[in-house]
Amino acid sequence: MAGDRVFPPGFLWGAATAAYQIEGAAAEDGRGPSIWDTFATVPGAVEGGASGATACDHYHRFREDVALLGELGLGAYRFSTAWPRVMPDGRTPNPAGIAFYDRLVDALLERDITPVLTLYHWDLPQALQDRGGWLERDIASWFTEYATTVHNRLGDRVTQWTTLNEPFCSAFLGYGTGVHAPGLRDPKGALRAAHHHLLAHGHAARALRAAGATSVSIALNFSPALPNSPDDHDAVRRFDAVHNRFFLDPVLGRGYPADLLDDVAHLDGLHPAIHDGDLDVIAAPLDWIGVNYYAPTRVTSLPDPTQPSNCPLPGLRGMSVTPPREPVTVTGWEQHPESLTDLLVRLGRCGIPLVVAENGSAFPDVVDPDGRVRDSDRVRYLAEHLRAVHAAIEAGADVRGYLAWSLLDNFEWACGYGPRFGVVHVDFTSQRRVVKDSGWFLSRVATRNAVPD
Ligand code: IFM
Repeated sequence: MAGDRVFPPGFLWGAATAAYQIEGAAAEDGRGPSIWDTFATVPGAVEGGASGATACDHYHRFREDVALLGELGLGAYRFSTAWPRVMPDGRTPNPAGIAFYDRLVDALLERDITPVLTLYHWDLPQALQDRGGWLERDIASWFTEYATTVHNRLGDRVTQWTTLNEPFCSAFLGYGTGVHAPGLRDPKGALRAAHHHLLAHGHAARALRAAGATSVSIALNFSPALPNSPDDHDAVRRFDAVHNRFFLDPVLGRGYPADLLDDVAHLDGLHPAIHDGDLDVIAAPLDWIGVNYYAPTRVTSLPDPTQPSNCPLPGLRGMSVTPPREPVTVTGWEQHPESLTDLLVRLGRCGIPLVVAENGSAFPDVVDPDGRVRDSDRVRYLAEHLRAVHAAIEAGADVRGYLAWSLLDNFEWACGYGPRFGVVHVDFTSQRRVVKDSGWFLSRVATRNAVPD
């Protein structure tokens, strides 16, 4: 139609979730505790003392949720498998736990919905944390065993495999700032943990490929740095190195950026963790990169270059994160769709297909008396960001799909159940689902493969 921006044929439309954020059933069918179950018991760690023990009760309601995806006409569903459900102690397979994903995958395929499976979305088995978690180099082989176990069971039906979701958050928020599980505050450890995430990714990606997987990816969260003034170019470089290039460059086979190695040398965590051959392992061939994008980050240079920054890697020097500019979402994230276009165009130059694996926004939604959720802010965010994706494609970026975060309102980690990211509203008392206006908007876009001007 006139005024529509049409996406390439075959563009993948879908929505995303993660196991701990939606499944609940934390102690059912032999599931073991994860680091998030433990972390949620720490006083003050999670807003309102919440946990994912019940969450959206998706474990019992997955058929209803898959039916919603079908009703919305979405062709893909990105979800994660819970390592502690598949292997309660981290090493020993639990047939009853794996069987859940068997049922989920079959339910998706019955409706012609492509499963896009992420193996790790932050819910490490507590038993492995007790052995050091991501600080321990052996985690690369533990993760590979787990990846192989899941592939052995689902590889006949799942074609899209993603190893890790946002290793930046898992390593730096979990082991650096301590705002995520396991809640450690150690910059040196965070760097070591980050390297071990990448190593685990590389080994698992190779094992998946050897087992016959034909589409292997990793989902990285990117936040383009925006300078507060023209003098802030070094702050932009520093933030970009630690937030974006840290993970991207090694998986693309470029190794760690030289400037990053300099910037973090004083923390003495990264260099000692790297063994001969690691970077070759990490550079395992990939079929696409999952791009998780929400907002840019405003940065400024610090007058004293030895002053530590407030960036998510504590101890990084020479730059400071500054407040976002309006408009922001309820999580305080700046709405700046141009940054998504720029990011995709930049990543597109790497010569590897891209999928927007997460993009979304939290607003204070309410169910109106007539039963409708008029989330006009989210509709606008979605429309603007979809136009931004389209603009990147027009500019030459090879973007193959868009997976909205999230299908459902869910457990937003340390923020508990406050921020609602879903295109489907969830009443956490009754577990009633209501498709928001944004859900119907996404549905129209997906069905017509076009976003209105
Ligand atoms: O909810 C998270 C998700 O688990 C990872 N990416 C960002 C989302 C919103 O914070």
